[in-house]
Amino acid sequence: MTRTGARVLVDQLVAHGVDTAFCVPGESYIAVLDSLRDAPIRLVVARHEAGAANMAEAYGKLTGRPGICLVTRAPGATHAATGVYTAFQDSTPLILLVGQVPREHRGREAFQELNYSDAFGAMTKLAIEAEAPDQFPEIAARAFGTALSGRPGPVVVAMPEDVLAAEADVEDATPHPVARDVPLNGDLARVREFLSTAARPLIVVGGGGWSAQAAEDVRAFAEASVIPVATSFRRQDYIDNTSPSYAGVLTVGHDAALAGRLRESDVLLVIGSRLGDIATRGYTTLEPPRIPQTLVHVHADPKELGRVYEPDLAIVATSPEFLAALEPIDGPHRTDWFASAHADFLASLRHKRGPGELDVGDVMQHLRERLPADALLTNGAGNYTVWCHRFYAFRRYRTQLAPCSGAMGYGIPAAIAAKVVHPERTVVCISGDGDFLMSGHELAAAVQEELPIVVLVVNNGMYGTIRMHQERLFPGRVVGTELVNPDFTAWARAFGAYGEVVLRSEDFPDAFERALAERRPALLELRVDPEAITPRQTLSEIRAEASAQHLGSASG
Ligand SMILES: Cc1ncc(C[n+]2csc(CCOP(=O)(O)OP(=O)(O)O)c2C)c(N)n1
Ligand SMILES: [Mg+2]
Repeated sequence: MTRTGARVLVDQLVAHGVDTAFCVPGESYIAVLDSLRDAPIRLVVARHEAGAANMAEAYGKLTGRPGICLVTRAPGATHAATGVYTAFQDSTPLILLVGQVPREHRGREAFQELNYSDAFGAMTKLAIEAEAPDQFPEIAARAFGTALSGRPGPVVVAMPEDVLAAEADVEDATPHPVARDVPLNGDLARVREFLSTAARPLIVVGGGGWSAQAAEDVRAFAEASVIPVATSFRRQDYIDNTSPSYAGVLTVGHDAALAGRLRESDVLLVIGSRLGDIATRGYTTLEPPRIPQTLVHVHADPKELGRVYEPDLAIVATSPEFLAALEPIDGPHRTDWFASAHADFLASLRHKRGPGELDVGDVMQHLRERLPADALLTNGAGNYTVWCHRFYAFRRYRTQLAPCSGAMGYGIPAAIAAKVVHPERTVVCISGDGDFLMSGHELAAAVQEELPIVVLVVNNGMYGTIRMHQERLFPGRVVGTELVNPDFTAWARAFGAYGEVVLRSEDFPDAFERALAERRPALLELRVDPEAITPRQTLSEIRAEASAQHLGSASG
């Protein structure tokens, strides 16, 4: 039986188990839309392609299956690029299906023509274009396999318009399991050898391709072997934070005690993480290429091993497979090191109240105590995230959806995807005032899809992160960072969402209950003092400190 290329493609999505796709429609792939109409796939319509791609990225993070995003030719694709980049940096499986001009017009710079392998080559694992309708089964199998295998990541599939319309008689692909990299027994024995004699071992977890079982396995291994575990930036949910082995997160501006612990460790077992820029405070806590401690580095991509730090033992393995194979060892001689690591984490959860009537630390403390273990927290980028990451305790795998890429505008699309996947769970997005306006319009998608997410907008009237850097480097010289904001709650109401302003910490708990009780998308605008720029230092303190240094260096 013959089918159009569009139908063949959609049938492959169904065959690969796709249940949800995120899109902004375009006439360039209208035949695919038509085929989706009859498919058992929920289509979530975003208002901007960055939103659609970020939703698909969050879906990929949450489920471990490729998020599917459909966008129109060039402008749709370039809008979606931010989500693709986040999938790349965050190692998330994602497939971007993008329209393309008919084959016979290619190379003429036809209307909205773009060479996708050129444009996306540096931020995807594969960018491929269909040449004939009967290729879709093979292309889809390759796209799913590539997105999921090794270090997961994004794939772009371009769909020339005439290929979608043409007919073919072709069989559907049968999805096959993805090959996993398993550690060698000899290497596992050496890991155990290193760890059994270590006095101050530390495990650092991160990267993509994890699972709830892997999170459970690392907790069980670390507790039984008396080894503390630190998580990497925005991978805080890779171990139950209430585990006595949890030592905290190597986030932006992380605790000095944790940085000290990373430096003082004698054996470092890095699982899945690239031991990157943020975890090492710009490669200063640990200076590449050779570090004093014994480094065991486990990663699914052999190209990441030895790329920055020279490991004593390099193991190519996916994190779940590595952890499933790792047997615990005895470690009673390091009980003090172990206990003090978790004690440091518990101490770092206590915040000092900052300036202003509403303190984001108070809000996070309330959420920590109020939310069930399976609630999902999402965020984008900005200084407000420092409070989110420092003062919350994640208990279940994939309760944190946050961009390791540091892309603003991620939180709301991610919250939408989270609520699509887990309608029964509480989903809270925390956003900054700058961050919110990069994707706040996706509240329309949340209202349309009837997804009762709660959005907290931390409003300090500025692009706070950049202002902080300004005060550090050019004290007092404010430029390009002040924001005149709209009335956020009126904006929320205009979309059909609930909106309320919160001015004081003590008013937050009741406002949060009202937001939850609405059972529709809700926004709480948290007005904070712009002085409260970090949990540790105010804006004025940063400015004064920088001015003194500048004066000092001018006179000295
Ligand atoms: C897409 C994108 N554009 C710009 C930046 C640079 N940037 C990082 S944080 C930030 C300001 C965020 O402001 P806001 O959301 O209000 O949070 P605040 O820092 O004030 O808490 C900017 C502009 C970025 N990380 N991502
Ligand atoms: Mg701000």
